Amino acid sequence: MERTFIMIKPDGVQRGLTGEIVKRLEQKGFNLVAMKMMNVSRELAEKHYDVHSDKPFFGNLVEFITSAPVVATVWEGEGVVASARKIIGATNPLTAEPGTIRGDYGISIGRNLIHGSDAVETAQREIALWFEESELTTWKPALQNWIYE
Ligand code: DAT
Ligand code: MG
Repeated sequence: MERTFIMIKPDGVQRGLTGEIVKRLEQKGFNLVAMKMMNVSRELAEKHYDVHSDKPFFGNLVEFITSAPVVATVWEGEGVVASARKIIGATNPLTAEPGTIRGDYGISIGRNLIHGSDAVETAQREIALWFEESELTTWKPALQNWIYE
């Protein structure tokens, strides 16, 4: 089953949106398989965002993500990578559609509340970067047959 990495960024945690964000993914029908609140080291932040290391906003991004605790999560489900990106919304919250997490709760691009992997391969890399294998659970929700045909 496909998995994705979702991180509630420091602004999402500080604004008390952790529950709301987790609720939206749960209610969609995806399975939460790992979750931890943590401070992010500079090393982890730089590795996580290494595709953006040449961008002018890279320094601010690393500074921000290491500034206060985040909630790192892994979710499982059919098509979860692309679907979670839709639930999250466009990178810039000001233009993200209403009904998406960023569209409903954000304004600034540098305070867009949440990270979601952009492809299946990226998700695999990010899950391995943020979690030990032993932290990932495997379970079959009792409601599975009411969510999947
Ligand atoms: P996403 O988080 O939607 O995958 P991304 O991978 O292009 O977006 O960028 C990673 C993060 O970097 C993004 O969530 C917020 C920040 N960011 C992106 N573009 C930016 C910009 N033009 N100015 C400031 N921050 C930016
Ligand atoms: Mg990205």
